[in-house]
Amino acid sequence: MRIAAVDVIVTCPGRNYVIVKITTDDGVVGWGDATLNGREQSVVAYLREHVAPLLVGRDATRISDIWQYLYRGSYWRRGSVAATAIGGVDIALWDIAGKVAGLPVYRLLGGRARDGVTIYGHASGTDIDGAVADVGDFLARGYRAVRVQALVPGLTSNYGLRHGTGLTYEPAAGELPDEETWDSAAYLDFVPGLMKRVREEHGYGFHLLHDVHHRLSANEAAQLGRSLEPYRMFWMEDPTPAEDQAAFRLIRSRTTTPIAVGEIFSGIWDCQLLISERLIDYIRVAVPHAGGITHTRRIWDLADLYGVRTGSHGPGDVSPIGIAAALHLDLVAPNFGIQEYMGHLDPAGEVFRAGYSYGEGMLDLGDAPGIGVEVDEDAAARYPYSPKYLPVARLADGSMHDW
Ligand code: GCO
Ligand code: MG
Repeated sequence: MRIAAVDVIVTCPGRNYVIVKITTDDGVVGWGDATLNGREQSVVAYLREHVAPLLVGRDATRISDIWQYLYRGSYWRRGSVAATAIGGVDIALWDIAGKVAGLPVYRLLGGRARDGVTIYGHASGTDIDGAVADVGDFLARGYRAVRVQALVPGLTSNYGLRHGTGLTYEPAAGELPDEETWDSAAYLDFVPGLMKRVREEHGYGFHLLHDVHHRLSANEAAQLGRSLEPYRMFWMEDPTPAEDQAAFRLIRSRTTTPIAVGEIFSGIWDCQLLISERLIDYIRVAVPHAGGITHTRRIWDLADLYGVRTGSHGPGDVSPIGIAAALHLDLVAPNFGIQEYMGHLDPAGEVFRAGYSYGEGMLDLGDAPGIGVEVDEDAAARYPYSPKYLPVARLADGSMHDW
């Protein structure tokens, strides 16, 4: 079974998605997700110019070899653009493998290790009362794990605030990045009070999560972790920029609040020290951004050796194909922890026919062969690419900060 064509579709049903379509010589079609928020067209060019021409004529069943061929074969290895391009191809090839076998991918990976995948939802508010009420809404819908973010007093906007009534939080907007102002001291003063109120109102019978979004120094992150210890967090996410893996030694040595990291990682080497020194509790790479199913599985296996659990990145900028790819791994992994899920904006449902379903705080996949998400190409064509950027953050004096 040879690869006959590799096509790339860019579509914007509410937000931009990059879809990889691989067709075999006997007509089987596999779908992959290669969306990289705000840098979509760089992955498109990488795929169209440097990947598609190399794949036509290759054996579509040699998924592992194709991964190595694209990774080692580029010489210029690493980086999010290349990893996402390879990830999109890898997911599409697993989709083909499942369709040919007539089995869902999780059956090819070893079969179910659990009945369903526990997810966390995203509560938020423009003040503490609003955020506390929103947590209550998620719990009423059956969620057993909720992330909570709120507007820091004195700031006009910050990461993680949902707008409108849906579940989805969508920060990418506009032809130029929005500029937000950030203040770490105000944030550190505010967050413990937020978590205190959430626990006072809703108790300790659910998992409580929070995303710091790379904004603190290692010492500030240690302070935050300590101040949150009474509220028994499930995790604090991305407490400090993770390029400096060794910085987590400092955080780890000073707080018992669990730590989750990984959404901007592109491979196993980005988390080697974090995992092997047990500096984190959860590794939360995004399957499409970390080289697809083939490579994410290696990261998770490494993590399992060191007692680190998984927590797949699942924002709206991972398409339903990427979410489903994560769910296949989630169902199988011995060290599964939790799955992020925030749904997708309308009208993404017209483009992606996803086979996973929600029930009581969990997602589950059906028996559809392959990844289990089909793409309506006519619908995709109705929503052409439209440039959208993530915001940037500056301090009060105008200095750039991490967003
Ligand atoms: C999360 C993330 C996202 C990112 C987004 C950027 O934990 O879900 O931090 O919301 O900001 O994926 O594209
Ligand atoms: Mg995050």
